Amino acid sequence: MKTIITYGTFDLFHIGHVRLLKRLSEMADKLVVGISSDEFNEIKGKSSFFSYKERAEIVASCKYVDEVFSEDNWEQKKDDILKYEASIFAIGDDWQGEFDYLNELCEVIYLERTKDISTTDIKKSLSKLNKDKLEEIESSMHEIINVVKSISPQ
Ligand code: C2G
Repeated sequence: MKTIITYGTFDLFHIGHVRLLKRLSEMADKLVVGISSDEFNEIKGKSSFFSYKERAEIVASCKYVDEVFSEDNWEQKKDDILKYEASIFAIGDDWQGEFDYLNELCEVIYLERTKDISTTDIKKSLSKLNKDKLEEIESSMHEIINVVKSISPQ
């Protein structure tokens, strides 16, 4: 039984995450995923939209994933690799070289990220949508006020 292990925040679960997990699942018999806890997200400088519990449930529901666990710190990877008897650690190449120290325990692989999508971009698009919508509502309100003013008796 060959196990592969990876880690991430996996907020606003999107196609980039799905494609990575799919590729990882094709490299081994079992895929275990460390989901960054809310507290560890703060250490990573990330604030996620969904809580750890929700993100863990979403990733666990993905057909490519066999098990999820909490990622609480930078130092736990070696213990996790031993605990899950992982023969491969893999992660997106935005981390290229960062986890080479794990190769004393298992194979370390960096996979190309899916282009043109990220949780950050999704958040930016949503907040822009919000802003545009608010401006649209505001200008409609001004039009209504002007119409009311024009028909109300002086
Ligand atoms: N990913 C990807 N393509 C994207 C976006 C993300 O392949 N367009 C990959 C990342 O490279 C990572 C995984 O999906 O392998 C999860 O991405 P994040 O949730 O951003 O994870 P990150 O914050 O990088 O956490 O200890 C390791 C960290 O916890 C990794």
